[in-house]
Amino acid sequence: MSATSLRHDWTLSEIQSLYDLPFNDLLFQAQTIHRAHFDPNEVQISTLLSIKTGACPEDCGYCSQSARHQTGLEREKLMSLPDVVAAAQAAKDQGSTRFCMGAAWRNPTDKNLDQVIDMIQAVRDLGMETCVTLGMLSAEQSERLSTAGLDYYNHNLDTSREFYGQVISTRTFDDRLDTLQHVRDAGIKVCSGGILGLGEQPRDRARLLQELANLPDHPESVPINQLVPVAGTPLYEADKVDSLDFVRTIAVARMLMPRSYVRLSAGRTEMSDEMQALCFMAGANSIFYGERLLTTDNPVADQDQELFDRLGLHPQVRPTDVSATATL
Ligand code: SAM
Ligand code: DTB
Ligand code: SF4
Repeated sequence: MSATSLRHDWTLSEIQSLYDLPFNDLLFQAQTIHRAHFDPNEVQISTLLSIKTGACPEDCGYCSQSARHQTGLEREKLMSLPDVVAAAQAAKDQGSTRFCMGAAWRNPTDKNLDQVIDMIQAVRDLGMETCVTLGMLSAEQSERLSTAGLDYYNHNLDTSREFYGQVISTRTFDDRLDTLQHVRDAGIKVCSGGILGLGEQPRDRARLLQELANLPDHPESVPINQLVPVAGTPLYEADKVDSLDFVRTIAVARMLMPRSYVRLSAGRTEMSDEMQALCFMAGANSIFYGERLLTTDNPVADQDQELFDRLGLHPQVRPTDVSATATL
């Protein structure tokens, strides 16, 4: 395989063979591909904000925000525009280049969308890239977000098609693919990945990556989350993913989608510095930065600053953003 080829026809057995490589061989191959496409010491930095929290009608078995689980999470209505702008400015001051706003909706109403569009435009005016994750979208809603200048839409496949039904019953795997298609057709960049540690088998991880890599276009951004176990959710006690299997998944994602940003996403508070270093070696080149994800904790800024210093990593500065003051 050449370092530059983009394939969309991966078979399951090919992917499983990559997973089965000796660890050193897998990491060497993934790192070689990574270097052909990216600065190996540069990491893209995104910050998350939950703009509408809890009381979600969906039943995702991992989620703190589902109204069907007793997680003790406090519900919050849609945030005000000035509060969102203040949070985005603080993220920018900390070195973040992308601001990702998440809402606990099955799908936004058209009125919800009016309000989110104001937020997108205000965050763009700060010179940041924008991302939102609002649940399912119609083709028309995707067009509206595109016209508003949205850069990325996050919508995860979460797991394999086969295991999906054991995690979520209120929307189908095909519903998710439809939303991704609407977003792509509207010309918005796609952010889509999944979660490990839901109780899935190794085959499900390979199938998840196969679905993502065999989309007509690879998602520009591929978040790989490790489950953050939330008390009161059905998956609280799910089997933990082995740390080296997690690193292997990052490496295989890098090999299947050579030009995509692979994001080391939720779950970093449970990962050692050494495990995160292996993920960067395997080809992860994006993180969420800031002390909160949506409703759960993320490493504090000082800790990530120290990790970056120890590893000689630097945050990506957008070429267009000459005023960036990346401190990480
Ligand atoms: N409600 C919207 C939706 O589900 O499309 C957007 C927000 S939702 C919280 C975004 C993604 O976060 C989910 O698809 C899932 O992959 C991830 N996520 C949610 N809870 C998580 C947890 N406890 N651990 C790891 N990832 C989680
Ligand atoms: C993604 O893949 N991970 C982020 C983002 N996309 C929206 C969300 C992680 C959520 C972790 C649990 C929480 O904080 O509620
Ligand atoms: Fe709702 Fe999204 Fe949580 Fe599912 S993941 S319960 S859709 S907020």
